Amino acid sequence: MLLPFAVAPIALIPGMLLLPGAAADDLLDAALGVAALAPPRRMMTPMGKPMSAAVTNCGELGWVSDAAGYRYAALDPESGLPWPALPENLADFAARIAAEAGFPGFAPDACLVNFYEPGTKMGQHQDRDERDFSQPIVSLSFGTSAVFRIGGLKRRDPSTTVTLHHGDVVVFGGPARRVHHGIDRILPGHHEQLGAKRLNLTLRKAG
Ligand code: MD6
Ligand code: FE
Repeated sequence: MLLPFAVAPIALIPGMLLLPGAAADDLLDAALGVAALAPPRRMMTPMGKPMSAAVTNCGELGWVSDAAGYRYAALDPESGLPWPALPENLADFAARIAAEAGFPGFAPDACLVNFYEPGTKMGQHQDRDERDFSQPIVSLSFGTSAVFRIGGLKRRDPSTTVTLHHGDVVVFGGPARRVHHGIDRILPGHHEQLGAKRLNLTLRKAG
């Protein structure tokens, strides 16, 4: 596995670091193992529409959405079983990257796994269902590239975009922890394991 910061980190905005290509393929393999145990599915938004991306989770807590709202839950609502365990290589990698980025002691207990098919997106949102916003989020992208939109703390603040590629890692913390962000679109491409899909993992301390 590549060492964290083997490539120079890029500050996208204060508190948001991009580490190009920092995530090696053993982390993708771990994510695919999770998806084999708890298949990705399109959850319903509280507004009653299916989400564009298909999602699954691993770790003690999983992010879920349904008519009752967004929250973290210990059980997969589809199977009634606990989410698959958070693979050790993912937890260790996220903790190491977070420490390098200035967040020592990051101990993720939740990992949201998003699958994007061509034509899907993720609307602008804030991640605010976690308990402690002093804890960062570590995001890993695999497969086809995506246009990631980064806004500000207010919904109408100006935004910029950056393209995230296979292996890219983004750390979201401090002043960036609650900025609006989303995925505008998935770019055409092919990956030997993922085909035309993109996979994004976000490791969090939710509880
Ligand atoms: C994605 N990412 O890249 C969506 N959230 O597919 C996120 O929504 C996200 O990358 C919080 C922190 C980092 C992220
Ligand atoms: Fe998010």
